[in-house]
Amino acid sequence: MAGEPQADCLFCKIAAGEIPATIVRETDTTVAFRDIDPKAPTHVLVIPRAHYPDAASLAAGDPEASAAVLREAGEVAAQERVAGSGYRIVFNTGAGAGQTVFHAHAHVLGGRDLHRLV
Ligand code: IU
Repeated sequence: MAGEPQADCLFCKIAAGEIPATIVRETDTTVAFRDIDPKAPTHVLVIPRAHYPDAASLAAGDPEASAAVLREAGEVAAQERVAGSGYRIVFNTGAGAGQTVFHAHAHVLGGRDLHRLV
């Protein structure tokens, strides 16, 4: 069923607490944790607990969780104190765009000059 945990999904396991991660925020519907290979001083991933393979399928299948991911991305930026200087929320969608983990996730990037990136 859509949204159900997938046995072979790394981020489902992080959401369930079965694999360790440095969690910075949690809600009933989302988990935010530090990326293991950070591309900026602040690099946090925000995931829905529900399993959807990418941001578009999350938005279509669970609009409330989709909104919660965006809301939490803003909360992470505030908590990490990068909201004032500016930050990026990125959803890589599809292998051709660099998506490597097929559980929807927002990258929250900040703490360095990002203005030359697309
Ligand atoms: P992508 O948008 O699918 O490329 O992003 C996946 C991210 O997940 C990437 O930045 C990895 O460094 C990150 N990550 C992680 O934080 N912990 C893990 O165990 C694995 C990947 I595998």
